[in-house]
Amino acid sequence: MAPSSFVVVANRLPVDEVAPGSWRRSPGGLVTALHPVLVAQAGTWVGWTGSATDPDQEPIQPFELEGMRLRPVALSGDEVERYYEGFSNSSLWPLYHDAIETPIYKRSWWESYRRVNERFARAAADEAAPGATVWVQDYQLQLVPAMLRELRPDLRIGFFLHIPFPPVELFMQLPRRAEILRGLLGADLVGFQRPLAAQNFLRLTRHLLGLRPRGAGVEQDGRTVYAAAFPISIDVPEIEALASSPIIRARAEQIRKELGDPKTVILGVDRLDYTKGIEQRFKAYRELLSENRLSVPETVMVQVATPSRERVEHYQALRVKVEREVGRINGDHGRVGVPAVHYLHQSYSRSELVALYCAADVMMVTPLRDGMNLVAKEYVAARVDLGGALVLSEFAGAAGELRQAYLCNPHDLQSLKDALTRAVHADQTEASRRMRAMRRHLRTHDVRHWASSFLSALGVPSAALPASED
Ligand code: ADQ
Repeated sequence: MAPSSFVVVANRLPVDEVAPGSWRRSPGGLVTALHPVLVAQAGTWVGWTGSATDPDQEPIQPFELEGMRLRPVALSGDEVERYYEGFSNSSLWPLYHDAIETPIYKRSWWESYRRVNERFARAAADEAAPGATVWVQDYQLQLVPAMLRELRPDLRIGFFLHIPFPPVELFMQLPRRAEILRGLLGADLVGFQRPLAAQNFLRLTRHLLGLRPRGAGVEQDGRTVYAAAFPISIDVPEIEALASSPIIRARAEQIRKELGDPKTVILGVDRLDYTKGIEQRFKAYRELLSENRLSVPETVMVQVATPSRERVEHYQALRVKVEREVGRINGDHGRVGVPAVHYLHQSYSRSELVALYCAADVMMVTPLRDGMNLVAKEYVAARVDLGGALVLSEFAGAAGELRQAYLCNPHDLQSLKDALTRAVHADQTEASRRMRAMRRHLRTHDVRHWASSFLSALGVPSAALPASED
């Protein structure tokens, strides 16, 4: 197989194994945006399949799917535990999200993180043609840019961080902090969700390594590394098409009937993660019910909480807390056959999610800290009818763009309650005006726009970029 002129490196391959040896493309914006680029450039995606490999198991060979070449990287059970659940999800994830949960550090996790990053870098180096562009994704692979540059100085290397980048004072807690920062500095362009994150990164290069950032760049080893914001988005046409289909519209109506035809449906959709502010949201709802400012059955809340990282301790503890709070609300405010909260710890198809978005009068997206939050954007894209109201945390990256949402500070219960009340009682004309403005923004800022802005800043010729709508 000829080497590729475009290589994506991400923790996960964009596929799910539906039967042994049989793969299906997984849903998601990243693959939607990059698929056309990969097909046009005979590109390769390097990533993990999602399941641990036994030591005596034959490695899975690279294979083709829908015109993309996929190069699996094998992880042992021990590496899944240390590199993925350990350093990535128990050290980096909480630290980068304002240390909402206390990060845990173990030296053996770091060793595994370094080893696995090296494996990804070698795989990418194998796949890349001379002078190719390589785009590395996210916090699990922060050492890859420098490792790859060492192996292949001829490449153009981009890196995008999907989660927040913390302020200097927090980052300084991280053991092996200088190695992580040097890892990122191996890229030509480091992309973030928000301008503040790019500033945090540049400031850190001065503080930790004594470099001299200037404007959006910093010079290191005779090269300039650029840092800038590229807010990620969603496949807007896909969500709009689903939301306009008669089947989904009928399903949305049916959902409302099944909920007992309440006046107000409040919806939350999140991975069950402590960054998402699910507990705070429930608390605000419970207090409003206790104060009779909301009541059941006129109001009902639906919370979809996708199972996530279930072997990580922080997540097990969160599940217990959230489920206890659901029990408490239903115990205090529910009636036989009429719960105050419907709690669904399940995954859903895209179409069922869009039907839920269409059925909801108020969508609550209240993370304590979030890189972007795609659910907020999906809700807005789904409201082709200009109905509904979005309550959005100021601490979600999306708040930088969706300014017409009912913004709130989820760390302040009063602010959450006020925003929820305003959204529930919003005047229809006013709510539609807000929705229209947010939809206008999204239409020109979808995920293709995100991918092409990043890649053109990295120097990829425009003919090779995904077509965006603007
Ligand atoms: P996440 O933390 O996973 O992403 P988010 O941006 O909200 O969070 O994306 C979640 C995705 O999963 C959405 O597309 C949503 O539709 C889907 N989803 C949620 N619940 C589901 C369910 N029950 N069934 C099926 N699908 C479900 C990380 C960062 C974010 C950043 C993204 C992209 O934490 O801040 O926006 O990456 O960069």
